[in-house]
Amino acid sequence: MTDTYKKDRLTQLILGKLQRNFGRTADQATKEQMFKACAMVLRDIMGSNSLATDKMVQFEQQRQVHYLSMEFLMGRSLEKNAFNLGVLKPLKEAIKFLGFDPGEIFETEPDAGLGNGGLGRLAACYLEAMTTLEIPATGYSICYELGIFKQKIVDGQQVELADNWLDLGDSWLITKTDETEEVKFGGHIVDHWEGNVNHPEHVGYTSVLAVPRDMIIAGYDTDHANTLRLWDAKSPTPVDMSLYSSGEYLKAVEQQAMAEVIAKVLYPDDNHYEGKSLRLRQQYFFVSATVQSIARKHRAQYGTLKNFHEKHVLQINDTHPALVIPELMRILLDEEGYDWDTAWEITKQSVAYTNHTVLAEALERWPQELFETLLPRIWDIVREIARRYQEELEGHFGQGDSRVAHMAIVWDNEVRMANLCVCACRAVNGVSALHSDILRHDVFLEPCRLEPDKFKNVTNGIDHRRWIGEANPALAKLLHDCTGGDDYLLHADKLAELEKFADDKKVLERLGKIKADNKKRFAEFVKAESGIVLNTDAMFDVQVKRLHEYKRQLLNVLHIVYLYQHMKEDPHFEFQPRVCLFGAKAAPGYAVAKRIIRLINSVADTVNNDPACKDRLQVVFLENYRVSLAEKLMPASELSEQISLAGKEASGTGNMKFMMNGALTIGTLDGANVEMHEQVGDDNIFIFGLTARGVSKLREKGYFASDYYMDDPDLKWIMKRLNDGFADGESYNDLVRRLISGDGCPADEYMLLADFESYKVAHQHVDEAYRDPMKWNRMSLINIARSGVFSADRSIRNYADTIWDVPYRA
Ligand code: 26W
Repeated sequence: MTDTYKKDRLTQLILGKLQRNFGRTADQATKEQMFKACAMVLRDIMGSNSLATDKMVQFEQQRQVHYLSMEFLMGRSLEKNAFNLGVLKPLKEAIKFLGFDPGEIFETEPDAGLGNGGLGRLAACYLEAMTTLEIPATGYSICYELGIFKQKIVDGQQVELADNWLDLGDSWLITKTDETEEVKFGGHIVDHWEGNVNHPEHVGYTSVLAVPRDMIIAGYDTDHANTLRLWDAKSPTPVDMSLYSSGEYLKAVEQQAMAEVIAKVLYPDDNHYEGKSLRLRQQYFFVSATVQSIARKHRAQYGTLKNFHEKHVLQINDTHPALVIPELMRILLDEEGYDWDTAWEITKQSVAYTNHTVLAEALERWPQELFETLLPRIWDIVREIARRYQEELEGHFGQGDSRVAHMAIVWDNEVRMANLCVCACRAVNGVSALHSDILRHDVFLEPCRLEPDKFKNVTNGIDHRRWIGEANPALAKLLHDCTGGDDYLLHADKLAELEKFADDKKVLERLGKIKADNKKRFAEFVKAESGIVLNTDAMFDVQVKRLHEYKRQLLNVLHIVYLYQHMKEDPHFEFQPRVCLFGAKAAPGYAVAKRIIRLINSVADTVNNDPACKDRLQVVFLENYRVSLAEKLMPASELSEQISLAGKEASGTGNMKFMMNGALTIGTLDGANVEMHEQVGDDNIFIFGLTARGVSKLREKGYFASDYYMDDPDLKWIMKRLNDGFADGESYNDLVRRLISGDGCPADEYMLLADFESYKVAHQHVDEAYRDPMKWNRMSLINIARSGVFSADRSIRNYADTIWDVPYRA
């Protein structure tokens, strides 16, 4: 690849694109046109790889993976694709030669923000890894016109702006109108009996067309290419001007709007379910189009769907795409005419489910009435699946047993999507060892007793080529030098080679210098964006992730207020100068989360303007945290805050990005932190707080937040300060009440006060370590060297071996 596309060739190709598409020469072109021209050139290269891959997969009749997800948080693609295709260097040279700054061209690209947080970014990392491992795989989602909102901070508060990413972002998409599918909503079912066999007919429905907009995914060091298929929603009835006066015109316009609203916007709720009709329509829309499209291609190749399960596995990313189960059944029953048992066997062997959260408020439970009205045939099928399952459970546990009620798919006029998945899927997996244990021993205890082999663990992983190779070139160079080349990019376990240099002063110094340079670069970026000048001599202490009470950004704030108070009181109070960085979007309807953002900004305002804090303490809320910002921030971070209440964070993946970039973790034994701790040992991580078991025990015993408050003068002080407010005069007594008295719900649901003391002590240990740069750098090096298991390649190999049963590149 690298040899075919040298600077001169790329230059010619880019010039050709500029001329043919925009009628411009290089010196007439805008940055946007330059970006688009580059994207088109790479798209052409990937396009021919993609055609060749498809042909091969078909010829060899390989088994394919279909990854269904409501979210793919892809971020930017130009630099990433160039990196994976091995043409990053010549592309930069070509851009420079044409009179542009490559960095500026990369910055022109909008993030494809088709996701909220962890679940969506994981899907993106996995697509890359599946491609690099040469697994025939396709991702499916919705081509949202508006991705995750852009966050502005106005007077300390979050304001949401629309994210119109498609203007430039569509450079990567190929619209395949000829592969359009029809999706049917509403209407009703008329049964036609032929002896014992029913031929249900769907009548009076409304159609929506699903049009594929394909994004090609490049793998690293391979010609294999996969596809992310994003379905766009279109109305089948064109608006006919001749109907204008008849009243039909408005109807047609209305119908068009109804259809197209499906792909309008990504729901910005993370870990919080709301039974919205439009969301259910989105789910069925993309799932139905997906299964129809897979089935159509399968039929064309094999002439039957009897061997469907041998050739396909459908991975469902949380319960959001769970309607694939009844939709596949519908096709097998109604379109192929198979009997129930045949259809059920094929379906069961084809689908697998990953759970990503144990939070009760995230569980999808659709109101039966909505479900029935919107999807009458799917409802019939789900009801029959539920009836048979319940019969089986009653046979096992006895009628009226509470376990039957607990596991039922349809209950209390609700359709429970997680139970549907557990019943129908060939495998159910959690995303870290701890999380999978909680699924086995708590959330899915009963079904796990019935079918223990079904329940598996696949610990999450990240695309280390993006998060080190592309995001942190200086570290990549060090790794190249210390591990004997770039092999680690394909085999992340080679990172372990770095550990040989754990006591090599030169290497440790170089690592320190890399971090210092990355901090400076990040500070320059922040200054240019916001005017804020970061103190690059201080420790960069970072918490970036969606804002949620269980993630406990508030615990971090309480500790900052504690440091601030002590510093003011006692000029000799010793602690390492810190820049506390936050980045977090709050779901627009999540009032408490928005209050916490405001609090962070109030504290920041006070601290940053207090001369007593100069060069010692700085607090910064980074606006609009997103993939492209994370790529700049991770390499510059020194302390990674992973402080969720144990048992609540399914895995976390930010934690892994920090670790690979040499940040040290202060964290609870939650999610994948547990496995990070196992890798690096007590000496190379700062663990604090209750364990998951400790949390359960404390809850059983009865948790009284006010006891902690009464016993701790520091906590009293901090709460008083929150009550009184900061420089802007805003009181946060609402948050204080939530912690101490409950304010209508259990006080301090996420046990911040119980963990405060040990968090404080852990921070003191952080300070001690940071005081000795060589010690710190050594710890950092060990973290990097032992982070290889958190590569998405390892995760995908686990999926391939234990769930999908597909081969991959050695
Ligand atoms: C129905 C509303 C809704 C929306 C999104 C419910 C649940 C979700 C996601 C499952 C939430 C999510 O992103 N979970 C995160 O998944 C990551 C990838 O596995 C994990 O690393 C995080 O710990 C988990 O919070």
